[in-house]
Amino acid sequence: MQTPSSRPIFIIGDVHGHLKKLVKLLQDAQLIDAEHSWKAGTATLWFMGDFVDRGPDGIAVLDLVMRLQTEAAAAGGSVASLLGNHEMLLLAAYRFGRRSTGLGSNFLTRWKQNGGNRKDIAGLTLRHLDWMAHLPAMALVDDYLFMHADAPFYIKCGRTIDEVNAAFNKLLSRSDALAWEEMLEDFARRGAFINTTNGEEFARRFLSVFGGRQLVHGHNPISSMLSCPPGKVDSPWIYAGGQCVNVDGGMFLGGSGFVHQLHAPVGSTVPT
Ligand SMILES: [Mn+2]
Repeated sequence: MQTPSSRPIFIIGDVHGHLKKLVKLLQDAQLIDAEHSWKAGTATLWFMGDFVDRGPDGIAVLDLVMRLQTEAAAAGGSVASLLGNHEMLLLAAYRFGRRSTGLGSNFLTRWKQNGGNRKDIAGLTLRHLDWMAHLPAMALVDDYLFMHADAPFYIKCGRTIDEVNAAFNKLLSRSDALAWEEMLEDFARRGAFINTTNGEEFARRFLSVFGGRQLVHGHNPISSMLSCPPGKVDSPWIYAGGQCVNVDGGMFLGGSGFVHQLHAPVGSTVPT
């Protein structure tokens, strides 16, 4: 378990190419200034992945986040992100193109069917590709377990966060099309911790295997989970007996998104 830091930690869910919404969120939270430069000093900002697809400006979102990462590091702060399944879909479309997935489709078609934006693939550079391919799948930040998807497959990839990240890294560094396709299929699943009969137990298992007292994820718009209008979602949804925090504000569905700030874990309580 890492030592909890006293520095603020901000979290933003799935952006999906909505640059204007992201800029507004970052400005309202005092993380960037009018020129879109980092102004949050030593603060930490984490993204849950899914920067691209489904929206208009995926590459511009990547460019902003990558620049803020450099600026934050220079100021003693940090900007980091998980790998989302849409980064992987875009990487697969770029790498394999029309090559068969081995399961009756091809990677370009699969990406388009999942909201792929031609402008994004046309604007990709080696810098973007390299950056995305090295994003971690999981992270333990203070006492919080971060993962993009509320999907069960992470536990098949390894029994520690390092093992899971190494498994992703290995897959992303190779051109085993069928392995990519299987991972994309697994990644697309959602709702692992919402199930009324075993959701809480499954969340407890994840936290006991990988560590952390609360699991933070995106991938599954809160409005979809709760069947409510996306425009009404302006805060995280805590569920599974307080063990899970969904931070996906459904920006591509019309939600404004939100910034979730983690509180110091020491001494605070989680409902069980
Ligand atoms: Mn996703």
